[in-house]
Amino acid sequence: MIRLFSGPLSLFSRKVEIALAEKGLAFDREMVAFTQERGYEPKHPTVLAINPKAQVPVMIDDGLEVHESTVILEYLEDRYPTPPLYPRCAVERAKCRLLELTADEIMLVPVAGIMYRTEPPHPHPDIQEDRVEAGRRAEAELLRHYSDLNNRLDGRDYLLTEFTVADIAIFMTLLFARRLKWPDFTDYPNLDSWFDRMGARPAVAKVAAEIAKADRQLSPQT
Ligand SMILES: N[C@@H](CCC(=O)N[C@@H](CS)C(=O)NCC(=O)O)C(=O)O
Repeated sequence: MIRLFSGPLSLFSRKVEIALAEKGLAFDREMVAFTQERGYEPKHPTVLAINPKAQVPVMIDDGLEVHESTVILEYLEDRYPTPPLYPRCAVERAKCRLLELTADEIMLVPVAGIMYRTEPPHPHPDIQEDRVEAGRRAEAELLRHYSDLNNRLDGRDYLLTEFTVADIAIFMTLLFARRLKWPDFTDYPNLDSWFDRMGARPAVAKVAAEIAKADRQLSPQT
């Protein structure tokens, strides 16, 4: 059975959980410890042993130890191709990978800029005020991404022709923006309905519900 080391509030691990469920693959999940105060410290020994970056997700399948959500998703596609989560055509496949990268590395930057909202307030008021100000700039940047995504979704149900890893990755990043008191989607109707459509998929709904529950336990500020 596939083993997955995940985290209750780990956006990257949850991408993998959604992909596994969408592919109908059973997995044995171990949640590593996490608190808002200490993050992932102390690190789980298996995660430390397998991932030189000491991060989740870490997956073990049939003796293969693999980390990095993108590498894991690509492995799952190669090893378990049905149902596909990447487009067949090379051009669309490249677009899918670029959208995933946009979610994980570009949009994540402004999302990280509002993460202070689930952490305890900084004891020094000036530093807390700096965080709030940086959070406002991050929101403005996020709105530019909302606008791009809203345009891309004009007249289509998914970011590409079919449901793909691009939808999973962008959904997860936006879900994190939402739990961090995001700017809402009022002015972005295509994005709004796409977000609801993604959230209605059983694999996605389960993860979103678990994150909401974990937040109630771990993030009193949300
Ligand atoms: N690029 C990595 C990012 C993984 C990542 O940032 N994991 C976080 C949890 S979401 C983590 O384990 N952080 C602990 C740390 O960096 O010490 C991926 O896609 O898997």
